[in-house]
Amino acid sequence: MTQLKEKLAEKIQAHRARTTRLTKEFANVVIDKVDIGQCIGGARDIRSLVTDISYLDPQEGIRFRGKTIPETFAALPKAAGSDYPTVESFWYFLLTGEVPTPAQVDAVVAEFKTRQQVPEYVFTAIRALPRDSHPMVMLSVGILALQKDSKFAAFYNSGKFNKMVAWETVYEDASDIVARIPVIAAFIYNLKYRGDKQNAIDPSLDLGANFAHMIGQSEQYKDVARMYFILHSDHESGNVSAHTTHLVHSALSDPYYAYSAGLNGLAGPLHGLANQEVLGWIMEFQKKLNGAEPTKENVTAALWDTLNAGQVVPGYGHAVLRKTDPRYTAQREFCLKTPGLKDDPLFKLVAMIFETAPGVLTEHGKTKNPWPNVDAQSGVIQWYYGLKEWDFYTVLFGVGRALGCMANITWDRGLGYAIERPKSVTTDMLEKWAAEG
Ligand code: FAM
Repeated sequence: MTQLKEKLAEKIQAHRARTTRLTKEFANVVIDKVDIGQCIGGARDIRSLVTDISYLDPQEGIRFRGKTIPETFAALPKAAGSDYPTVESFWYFLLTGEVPTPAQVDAVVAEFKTRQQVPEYVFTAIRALPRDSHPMVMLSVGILALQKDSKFAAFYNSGKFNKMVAWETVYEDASDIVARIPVIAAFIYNLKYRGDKQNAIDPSLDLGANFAHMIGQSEQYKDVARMYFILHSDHESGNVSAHTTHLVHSALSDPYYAYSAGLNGLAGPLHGLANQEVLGWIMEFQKKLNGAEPTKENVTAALWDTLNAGQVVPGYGHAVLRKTDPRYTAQREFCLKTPGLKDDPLFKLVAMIFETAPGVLTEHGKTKNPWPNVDAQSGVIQWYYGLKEWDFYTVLFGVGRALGCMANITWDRGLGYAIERPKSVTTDMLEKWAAEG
């Protein structure tokens, strides 16, 4: 057993008593109530999921294992020669809640090396798709194609399935997915946009750096990849990709089925696809500007055009957050401290939208949160580094989101969470309750 798996076994074992006590002794304690608005309105805010991996405060934004984004970046051991932690150190942290030592990080980096080879049939399956398929389709197919080697499914079918240790095989699949998904993503990028010029894995590099290398990116992009994957990893459990992954796995579908489904949810324009939509929106707007500088006036006019056409302003608003997303802020700070990027015309335009959109959205009066979310900023960084194919941006999100989703379902199995099965009601019932007040 690896050090990480041993540590996780200890943590899960210790945690089980807490969950058992809550379900045995306090199952009837009420922690929320549900109204008709929530029932019709996407179950917004109903407390009905448990996770210790991350928590989203509406005002403060995300905390990973109790730490804010700046605290997380500050606490974790950094990649060699970099200000940013490796994705591997973050994976250790998400799974265990402990900041790893540099030696523990090295062990995870080494472990991922043994896991990251992707079988050729996965690439064959992706190649068989029409080349103009969306890269999210390719990613979802790639993950699903790996399912035949699921260790969890094999354990389930072995006749020796045992709930107490089932998490160990979820951990194996989850780790394989996290180690392999950047390799599959790089393959898709190269297939679609680099004339199928594939770069082999560089076994000397950590996960983020190797992704940069595999898509033919610069030295500087290694930090972009590390930062991006960490920032997009987790946003507690109710968002579409995390919730879908949890829901599908709750039926004891293995992590491949579960994450392929999660990715399909991430591909929605109200969720992960918003970063692609942001770049599309910005490019349209730049075209209209025809070389002119963005100003408060012309940005305001463009925002109203979008709203008056009945469309949402992509990258703004959030189901839970009520302030600027700290993932937006972390990326904005990256831009401000990167020479060249802070003076980039696209960054200036995004900064102008940031100055303008909250006021316009407030005046429009619909959205509960007029502030930017993670997607409002991320595309600009990718664009600056030459990754201009914006239909690929959600794939990057999907690589990062694998960390959170896989850590979560490993714990789901460790704690033996039940199959998810909320209750539905009919409109007649709602009308009856409405009449009764
Ligand atoms: N532009 C225009 N209208 C917006 C809006 C925006 N950015 N955000 C919300 N609204 C509207 C929303 O469509 C709804 O209108 P209707 O009553 O006509 O249906 C109204 O404001 C109330 O919505 P809400 O309660 O404030 O937000 P929801 O919880 O229903 O939805 C989002 C949350 C994120 C789906 C929504 O804000 C949105 O569509 N934003 C733009 C797309 C986006 O950036 N998504 C990415 C979210 C991100 F964090 C992620 O998942 N990656």
